[in-house]
Formats: sequence, C-alpha cells, structure tokens
Amino acid sequence: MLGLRSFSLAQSGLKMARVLPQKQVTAVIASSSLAKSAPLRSPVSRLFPSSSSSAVVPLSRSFSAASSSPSSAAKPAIPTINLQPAWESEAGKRAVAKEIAHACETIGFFTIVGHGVPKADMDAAWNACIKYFDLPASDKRKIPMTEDYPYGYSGYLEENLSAGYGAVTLPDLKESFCIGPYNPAALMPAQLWPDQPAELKVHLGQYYRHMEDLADRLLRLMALALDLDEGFFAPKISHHRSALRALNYPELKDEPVPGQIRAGEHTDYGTVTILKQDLTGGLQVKNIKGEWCDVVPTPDSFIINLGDLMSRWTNDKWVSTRHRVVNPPSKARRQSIAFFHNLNHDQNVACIPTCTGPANPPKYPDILAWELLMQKHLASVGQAPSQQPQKKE
Ligand SMILES: O=C(O)CCC(=O)C(=O)O
Ligand SMILES: [Fe+2]
Repeated sequence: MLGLRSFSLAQSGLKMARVLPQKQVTAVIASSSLAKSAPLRSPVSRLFPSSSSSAVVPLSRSFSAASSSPSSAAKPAIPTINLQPAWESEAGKRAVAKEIAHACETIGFFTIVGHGVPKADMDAAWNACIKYFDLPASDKRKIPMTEDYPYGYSGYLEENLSAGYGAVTLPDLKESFCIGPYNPAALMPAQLWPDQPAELKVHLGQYYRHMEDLADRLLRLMALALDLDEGFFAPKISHHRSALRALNYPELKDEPVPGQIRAGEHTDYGTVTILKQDLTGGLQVKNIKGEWCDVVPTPDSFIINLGDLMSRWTNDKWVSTRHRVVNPPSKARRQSIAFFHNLNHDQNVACIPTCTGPANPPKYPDILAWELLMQKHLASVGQAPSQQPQKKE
C-alpha cells in the first residue's frame, strides 16, 4: 500500500514525477551553466549511458539538439486532422475517426484544427501565462511544487524529462506552473493560485475546462477509431486526474552546454496530451525508424499525442511516441501549455476488447490507472526495478 505522499504524487498527472527527489544520491554535473544554478540531483543509475539512445540522422536545418544529440531531417512528421466534420454529421464523425486511427497506429502524434476551443479563451490563458512567467522568480516561488503538493511552480533547471531513460542528461531549460482537476471526486488537493497576475486563475482555469471538454470529445472519436461504442471512455474519465502545465522556455542567454536541451527525450504517461505551442518551434518526435522529426507549429491548432497508458490499454496497437524540445538557433523564448489527460484514479486498465483476439492475447496484466502512473513515477526517479511495464506470461 502506498503512503499519503506517494498518493499525492500519483495525482499529479505525473509531470511532478520527473522532479528529482531531494533525498536521492546527489550527483553534481560539472558545467558552466549548472554551476550557476542549483546542483542537479540525480540517482547514480542516471550516470551511466543507456542503450536507448537513438539512431543518428543529419541535423535539421533549423534546430540543434545542443550539439550532441541526433536531430531531424526535414520530413513531414505528423498529420493534421480537421475535426470540424466530426461535429457536423455521423458520416463526418466516422471519417475523422478513421484518420485518428491511422495517426494513432503509426506515429501517435497529430495536429488538430477545427477543435472548437474559442480562440479568445486560448489567447486569454496564453497571455496570463506570459505575465506570470515574466514575474521575478521570488514571486513565482510563492506557490511552489513540492513533494507534497504536486502543482504550482517548478523553477528553471529543476526537472529532467529524460531522467527515467537511463542516459546521462542535463536538466531541462524550462520552468513551469501546474494545475489539477476541479472535481472533488478526483481526490486532489485544492488548487493554490498566485495573487499575480490576478487573471491567471480565471483564464487558466477556464482553459483547463476547455481541455477537459476537448479530451472528452477526442476520446469519443478515439472510441470510434477503436471500433468501440462512442461512450466507451466516458465513465472512465468522469473524475479524471488530469494535470495542466504551462511551460516557459526562457530566451537562451548563452550557448547551451552540449546535450542540454529545452525538454529531454521522454514519453507521456496518461491517455492523451493536448499541447498548445507558440510558433518558435523545437518540438520533435521520434519516428518508427528512430529518426527525430520536427513538429512544425501552426497557429491556433493543438498537437495531440498518446501516452503510455493508452498504448498499454490498446495492447500496443496505438503508440506512445518519444519526443523532446530542442534549442532554436535564434535562442528565442518559447512557450507552451500541455494538458496531460489521465483516467479516473480507480479505473482498471484491462486490455481494450477490440485490441485483442485469439492470435493477439493481452500483453499486459490489468492494473489500476493510478498504480500504473505511480510505477512510471518510480521508474522516472530510479526507484523501480524496470521502467518497462511487466508483460503477461
Ligand atoms: O513544450 C512542449 O512542446 C512539449 C513538452 C512536453 O513534451 C512535456 O512536458 O511532456
Ligand atoms: Fe511530453
């Protein structure tokens, strides 16, 4: 049985999971930029290179993975799906579901337009986040993310998304502010908000509600894409524990240390992630050949990607793809807002019926959604024997 602290971590949407714990064995990575900041704390296991590093393909024309990592050639990475027809007719719904099925089976990432989220509300949340990140760090730290409170502010260089992947990596060049569900049935701590900017609570809160609604509509289409009843997912997300994370990648003052990037290589943990990004660029996905491909930003769209839970739930029919954010040549600031959608914490994750058959038995044992997230968390901080889900005998 996990204790209260673990329980609160599990509720975080598990981006908190990648905050390196205070009491881990400390390894100070020698680097000029790190020397100026808090030392990186990392389990010893992270000091050894892993076999998960990817195939090297030519560097992209526009982005650098800080000199040491592979990057993309210019190739179309992910499809764009217009959801509008799905809101207009049954035939439209089926056609869109088919496009989603293809994207989920092949790359696990797609851009959506025609999503129905009002632009004015997207802009209001976005602008409130800019104002928040422009505040001095001392103001932002008034609502800190801690081991006991999974939301709030996480400072620059305080997280390493690659930490669970075994490779030696440096902390991400980013800061973030996180919020969680409003529904008391999710059994989450109440959200704490900074006084300034005053509008953050209203606009980011409203944005969270839009993301909940969009996730609900997307999962209806995903149910059709999996040949399920359209309402298959609805009872499983009625008191979901999704986390929303506003991210700021400050303008790079100096040349980054080789290998240090804005967000290290990782997969997301939950069902789907809904990402709004600005036009700076830098997000890359790893395709089936192990090549990094740029996700080209377009205005007012969202990027959708699948998390590990969805991949496991679908018996690996759908893919949870590795991705990262690399540094722009211009050193420009970048912003994004990621909504990490999760299931109800008490939902059993048992192979989806349409993803198995006599020749394709379930690969994974049943598991509660929050327990799976805890496993991911523990693996990401070096406290689990394996980060791979256990396969059924
Ligand atoms: O900022 C982005 O574009 C992506 C960030 C991300 O992948 C994450 O925080 O999980
Ligand atoms: Fe991610």
